[in-house]
This record gives sequence, structure tokens and C-alpha cells, in this order.
Amino acid sequence: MGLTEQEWQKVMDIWAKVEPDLSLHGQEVIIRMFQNHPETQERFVKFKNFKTLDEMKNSEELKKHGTTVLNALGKILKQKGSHEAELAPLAQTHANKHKIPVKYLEFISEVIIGVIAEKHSADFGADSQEAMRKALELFRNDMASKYKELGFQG
Ligand code: CUS
Repeated sequence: MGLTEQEWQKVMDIWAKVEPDLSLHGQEVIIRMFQNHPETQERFVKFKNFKTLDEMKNSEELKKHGTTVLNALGKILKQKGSHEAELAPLAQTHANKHKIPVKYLEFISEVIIGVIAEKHSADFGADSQEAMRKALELFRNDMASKYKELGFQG
């Protein structure tokens, strides 16, 4: 289930392309997740009343949240699996405060891969996509075990 050094390298390489435009990618990820999985939008008091795409695009708060999410994820990916210190507080808040089930983490992972594939098709071939998919699976599995420890049925 772990990644090889070459796979981590692929993850780092593509993340280096995402990072300079983190907030744009983040905005896109959140909007697409809300559109593809409307139940995720319900989870956010701040966003649940948005009806139109324009409302979403014009929201600085939504953009800010997207940046937060990708920032957190980037920090985790850079640990190449040794992410206990970064993950623990995140699992804590997502289990107890935000109540984000593992299913939603699956949704967001899939959307992240889709957005990167669209924006960076030349640099995100099948093997890079596979590496990123594995890295995000590892992240989710570890979140899920923490959720269990915390008694969250996510
Ligand atoms: O915010 C945060 O931090 C997170 C991130 C991760 C954990 C990485 N999030 Cu927010 C998440 C999510 C959301 O928002 C929604 C849905 C799903 C998930």
C-alpha cells in the first residue's frame, strides 16, 4: 500500500506544478466537488446557500477554503507517508468539528485528480495519476484509522 520512491517523486513533481497556482486549483476543486456531490455543499454553513456557479466563483471565502484544503494536503504529501504529525490534528478537527466522512474525502480526492488532469495534462500521465491516486488513498486510510480511534463513524 505504500508508494515507491519513484512514485513519491511523481507526486512531488506534479505538486510542484500545482503549487504556484494553489488558490485557483483549490477554488476549482471545491466548486467541482459541490457540483458533482451536492451533499458536500450542505456541510458548509458558509456555502450551502450558493445556487449559481457565479456565486461560487465570486466567493472569496470559497477560494480561501480551497487554498486551505490544498495547503493542508500539500504539507501531507510532502511527508511521503510519514505524515502522522500533520494528519493527527486534521483528523481531530474533521472528525469532531467538521464531521467530514471518509466518503467525502474520496470525492475530493477524485476531484483533485480530475482538476490536475485537466490543467496539467502534459505533466500528469497515467503513471503520475496512479501515483497520486495511491498517495491520496494512503492519506484517506490513515484518516480513517484516526477517525476510528476518535470514535467517528466517518
Ligand atoms: O478543510 C480541510 O482542511 C479539509 C482538507 C482535507 C482533510 C485535506 N477539507 Cu475542507 C476537506 C473536505 C472538504 O472541505 C469538503 C468535502 C470533503 C473534504
